[in-house]
Amino acid sequence: MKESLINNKQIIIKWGSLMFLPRRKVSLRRKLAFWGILLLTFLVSLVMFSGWIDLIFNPSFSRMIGVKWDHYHFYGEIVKTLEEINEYCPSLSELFSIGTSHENRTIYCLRITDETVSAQKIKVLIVGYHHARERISAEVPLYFAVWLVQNYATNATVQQILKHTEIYFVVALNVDGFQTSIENPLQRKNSCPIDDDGDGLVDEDPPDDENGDGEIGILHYENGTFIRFEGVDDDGDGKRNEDWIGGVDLNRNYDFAWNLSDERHRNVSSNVFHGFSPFSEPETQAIKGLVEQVSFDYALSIHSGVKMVFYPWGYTEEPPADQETFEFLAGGLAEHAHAAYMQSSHFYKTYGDFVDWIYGKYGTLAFTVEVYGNSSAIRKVPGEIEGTYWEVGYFNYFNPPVEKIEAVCLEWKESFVWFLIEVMKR
Ligand SMILES: [Ca+2]
Ligand SMILES: [Ca+2]
Ligand SMILES: [Ca+2]
Ligand SMILES: [Ca+2]
Ligand SMILES: [Zn+2]
Repeated sequence: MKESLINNKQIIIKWGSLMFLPRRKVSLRRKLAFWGILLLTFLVSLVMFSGWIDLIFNPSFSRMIGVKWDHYHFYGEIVKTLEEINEYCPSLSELFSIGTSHENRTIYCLRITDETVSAQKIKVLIVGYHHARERISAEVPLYFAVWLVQNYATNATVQQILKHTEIYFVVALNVDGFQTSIENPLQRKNSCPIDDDGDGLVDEDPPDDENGDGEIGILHYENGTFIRFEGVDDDGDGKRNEDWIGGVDLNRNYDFAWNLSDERHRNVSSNVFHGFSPFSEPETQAIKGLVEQVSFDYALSIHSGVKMVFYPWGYTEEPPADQETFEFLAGGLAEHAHAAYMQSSHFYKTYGDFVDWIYGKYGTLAFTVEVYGNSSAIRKVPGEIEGTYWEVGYFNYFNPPVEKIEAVCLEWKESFVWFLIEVMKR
């Protein structure tokens, strides 16, 4: 112990004499050259390791991203967080518009990667919030994007991931849905104005929260037969709630097997109306534009309603050509978030959905990641008329209670990290 202390002291004295007690006079020119070289070395290393610029000049940048996970974020708050990431982490992120919604909101894409590494990288698309009522499906990708930039400086795994992958986040696609789903927690589709009942008026009679409990109840007879949705006859045509806001089911609007849809998908009032043509919607066009620009190797489409990972095909029971890879990656994604997984069509069939399209048209290995579901959130409340009941609780069917948002995001963060490390090996 003592010896090493002495040794250290001696070393310090030696260094001191080297630095402060020069044996001979150094000319000004030499001094300038010395400092010049030092400065040049510093600048060169700064350019070489400019991924660290954020850290050097702005060590607290991650704390400046002010997002908290104590509530469901409105779209304006999500955009603010994306802008903060873009502003405070310029060498890791790039924020750009990919389109504009029916109600004129900008749809953003945030690319996260180590921009100092110019080598060919694996390209991954993560798209959230196709469906308005699935609010957690925007929180999960937002959380993951924030987590990556906040942990880049100190986490070697994140550094490896961002060196070898480019992750494109479309945190929220159905950007008009935040407002419509607050007014109506059953809202699934986008806000494309459609005259559902052919009376010449558009979206004139959505359901209403008559009792002000924040829910839109569904009234049934005791035997389960549907009676009506909660709400008044806004336009006085004698029919209640016959023309909701919107819309098109964005996850049925992609141009793959779109035509195979059944009657339900062609009915404008249906919750899965697939649009009047494939890519009729500005939101799906925005994704199409992005996918035409960037050839993605992998894609994750985030949803909620059940806790499952699905892989193509959705339109047929036939297994996909890449079934083995799909099984492995879907299995791992699911396992790391304690979810189940299967081929999409084995759960139920879908036509014109995102993952079938991007896999079928571009060969991108794509997964529908359903991050949360709680069927026991649905409650029965006795109706005013005997023999009837209201069914309520849909918000918490699709979304965890506020205090569990972060836990759900954290669980899927683990899953995504596993996925990215795995695809880097392939
Ligand atoms: Ca109408
Ligand atoms: Ca209500
Ligand atoms: Ca009406
Ligand atoms: Ca109404
Ligand atoms: Zn969904």
